[in-house]
Amino acid sequence: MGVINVTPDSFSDGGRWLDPETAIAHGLSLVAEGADLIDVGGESTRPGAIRIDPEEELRRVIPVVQGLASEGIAVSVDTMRAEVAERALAVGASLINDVSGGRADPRMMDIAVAGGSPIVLMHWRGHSDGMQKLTTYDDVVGDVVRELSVQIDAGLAAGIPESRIVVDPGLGFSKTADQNWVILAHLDAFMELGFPVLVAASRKRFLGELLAPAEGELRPTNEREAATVAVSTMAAAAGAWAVRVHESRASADAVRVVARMREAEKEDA
Ligand code: PMM
Repeated sequence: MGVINVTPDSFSDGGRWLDPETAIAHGLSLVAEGADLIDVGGESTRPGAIRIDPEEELRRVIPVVQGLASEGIAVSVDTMRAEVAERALAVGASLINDVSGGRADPRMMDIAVAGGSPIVLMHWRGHSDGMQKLTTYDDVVGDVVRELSVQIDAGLAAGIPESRIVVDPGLGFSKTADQNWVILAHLDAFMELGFPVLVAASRKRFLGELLAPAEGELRPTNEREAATVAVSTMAAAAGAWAVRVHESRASADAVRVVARMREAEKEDA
């Protein structure tokens, strides 16, 4: 899954794809470099981010979703708003990626049912302006799995078929760097939920902290690619359905390597 943030302020690619033509061209190049799906978002969710108006989100997202879908590309819409998801599905999006897992907008689950689209339900405890205060867990893996199960049950109760749910542990959302690593080390617990799992580590701050050149500094976002690919490889090996990344070539290559190794294991058996 290749990422396009049509925002002025996303931590990694903010401001680069605000013009729809540029964003669409970037989406095409992510596909040319191996992405199977493009995730288009108009609202930054970086820690501390303030929400934007729905009209502004629609203005950013819809032309890009429409442009890419009209080129035959599979598009997901990264939104917490039912209205934005509904309009994006109407212009050709084929997947809803809701980082709030249906918790931010009470209509989201109904839109997924009505639109007949799959939906990514990500583990989420609250909006970005306060989420880094919500990092208390007894046992981060067990608690995140349990809270995600509540979100899954809400989706199923609303009528979303089991076959249309994807889950995501939500790296960096109400999680410290250490907690992200514990989750990555226990992806099997998320696989056991029985749904496809999406892993989105690309360029995130915890990678910048790991690779920090000195105490109190961070490795810059555009120098976190190799670490991103390492996570993509391990996520694929753990059985993830997809990895969400800003640069597609190296991660797409990595997941293909893992897939080929899996085939070879069967050939050998
Ligand atoms: N992270 C971001 C945005 N959207 N969607 C899903 N499903 N999972 C994530 O972890 C996730 C997401 C924030 O990162 P970005 O600014 O690079 O888009």
